[in-house]
Amino acid sequence: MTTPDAVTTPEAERPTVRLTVGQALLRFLANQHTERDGVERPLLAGVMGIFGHGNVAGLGQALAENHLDPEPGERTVPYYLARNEQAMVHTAVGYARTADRLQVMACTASIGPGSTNMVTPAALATIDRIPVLLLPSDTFATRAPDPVLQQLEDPRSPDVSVNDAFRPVSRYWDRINRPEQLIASAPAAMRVLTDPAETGAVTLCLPQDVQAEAYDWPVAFFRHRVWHVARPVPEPAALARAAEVIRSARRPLVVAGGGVVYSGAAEELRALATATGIPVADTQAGKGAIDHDHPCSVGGVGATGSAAANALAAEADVVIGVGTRYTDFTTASRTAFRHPDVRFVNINVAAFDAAKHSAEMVVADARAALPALTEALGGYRVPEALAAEVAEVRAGWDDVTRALVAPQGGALPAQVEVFGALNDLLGDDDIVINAAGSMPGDLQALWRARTPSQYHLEYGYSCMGYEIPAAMGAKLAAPDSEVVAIVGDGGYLMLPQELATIVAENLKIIVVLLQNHGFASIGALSESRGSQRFGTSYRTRNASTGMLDGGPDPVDLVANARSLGADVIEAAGIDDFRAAYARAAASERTTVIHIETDPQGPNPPESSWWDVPVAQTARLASTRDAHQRYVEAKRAQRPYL
Ligand SMILES: Cc1ncc(C[n+]2csc(CCOP(=O)(O)OP(=O)(O)O)c2C)c(N)n1
Ligand SMILES: [Mg+2]
Repeated sequence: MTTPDAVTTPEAERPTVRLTVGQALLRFLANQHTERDGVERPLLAGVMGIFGHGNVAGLGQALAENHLDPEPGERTVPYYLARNEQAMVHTAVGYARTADRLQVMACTASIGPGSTNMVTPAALATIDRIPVLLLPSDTFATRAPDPVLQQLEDPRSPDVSVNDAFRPVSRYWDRINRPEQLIASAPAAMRVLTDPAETGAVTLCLPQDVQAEAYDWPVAFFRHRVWHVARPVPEPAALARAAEVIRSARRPLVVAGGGVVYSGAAEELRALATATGIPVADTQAGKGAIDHDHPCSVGGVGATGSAAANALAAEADVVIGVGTRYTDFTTASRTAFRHPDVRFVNINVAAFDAAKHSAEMVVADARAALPALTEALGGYRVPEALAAEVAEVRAGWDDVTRALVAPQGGALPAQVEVFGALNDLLGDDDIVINAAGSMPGDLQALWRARTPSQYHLEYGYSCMGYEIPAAMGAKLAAPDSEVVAIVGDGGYLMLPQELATIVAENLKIIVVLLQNHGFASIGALSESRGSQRFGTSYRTRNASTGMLDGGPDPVDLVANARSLGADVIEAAGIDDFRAAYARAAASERTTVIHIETDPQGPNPPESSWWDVPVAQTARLASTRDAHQRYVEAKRAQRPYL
């Protein structure tokens, strides 16, 4: 709307305020909001950072002023001092995911290593479609003192810095070489952060001199601004085409992904299943989108899925993907769906994902599209025979999993026993977090999620070390929930140090640390690919063989966790674990429960395949055998054209 002011006030006479780029960016961010379904929230939940010469005078000074000497009415933005930049972005991802992508954290790092430490989690955020705002510092825009400490000098182009490494892993990337560039770039960054179809890592590189440089900013740049998070509705013709394909199906199957959870469409998904009887399988990000007890819920699909879902997937004639990226784990490397004429209908807010597998595309928000689809399918029910089969495979898988999580009586408990106990102990509003190792597969197969928020698996990037820092983010976003990070010893050793941050913040999380002395997951993978578990267990170097097959690695993770300020309980066996969990839950302090588990399993039975290549030529007989099996399995791979 044009105001009289806008008509009558020449641009040069409009009010301005003199601030540095750091101060201006912080003030701008503090005034951004999101709105979805009529609820408005501040977009910026907080800033995390580690200071160095790149940001101490820019964003560091701005944050100091914001905390120590705020202007009247200025919002003080929470600031968290992280211990490692990779970890702090994991925390930001954990936060944004728990906040259904409606609020974000900004992460400021110094130039050079501080910044490049954020490249890995930038990729994680982009792949997982989770918004984070990254503010790596950059070398002088003026280049006056070049080369500054930590500067990459590219002899071909002085324009290149280490921050160019963020380009391929960011959904939006800019370098602010002049203050006024921020006026267009900051809102563009907000648009990407708040767009469910585009979101991921958003990177604004801030040269260290520019961060501290003053400029006369239009006051209007800092106005209260609301970014409306859209729920795009399906185009009627696209919906009609989708409904027609589904109506023709004899054996349809829904694959529910993270998009269902982030859009808050769990109820709408259940309503579709209840009305039509279509079985619903889920992905790692989509688990809990349909509650485990729903008669149409058949569990995870794909490489680490349930036998129930995989049996139905193998014969499905129409696969309805809702909010899924169809990773290789979901499609079992394109072998899960074996019907010769299988067709796909994809509902996704991102056209990029909707188009996968030559699908009938419905580009829309899940919560907007599912009720419309249920209505368009009015009167459609799956054939009686399929409904009976769904009940049968559900019951069969329930039997398998119940037996698996029951006490096995081994010298060491299997991790599946720990997960069974944890599944009983966790409340509906509590959150379990995991990312890598042998745990995600077991959890996807076994975990009975009762709510969409309970199960938080980072399995797009499957990044070891995500678990503990992400738990901090989840706890900040859901302070009333118990947040439990399950982490393997390998994952723990990658990034334990955020325990110190969590303790310093007086936050309480529970860490379940599964000690199996190495990589159970990659050990099993190595064995199945003929590489005989080489280099996958933590042992000392053996002087006589020259290899890592000496005595047990003397690392003491109990002492390590304690040294970072956490309480630690050592549990031996499942009864002990239950007692430890009760103590940890009753405590107000961050507690690590350390438990030795059997690296050899048992693990849930496999009903699927994952494409990991095997050496085509080898002296090892184990590798040659594995290659034979690989060639055989690969025959089932399909392009889904
Ligand atoms: C950052 C990172 N590096 C390497 C990998 C490859 N990788 C996947 S699982 C795994 C071992 C994990 O060990 P641990 O956390 O002890 O879990 P376990 O396999 O014993 O269950 C490795 C090395 C990864 N996913 N992430
Ligand atoms: Mg391990």
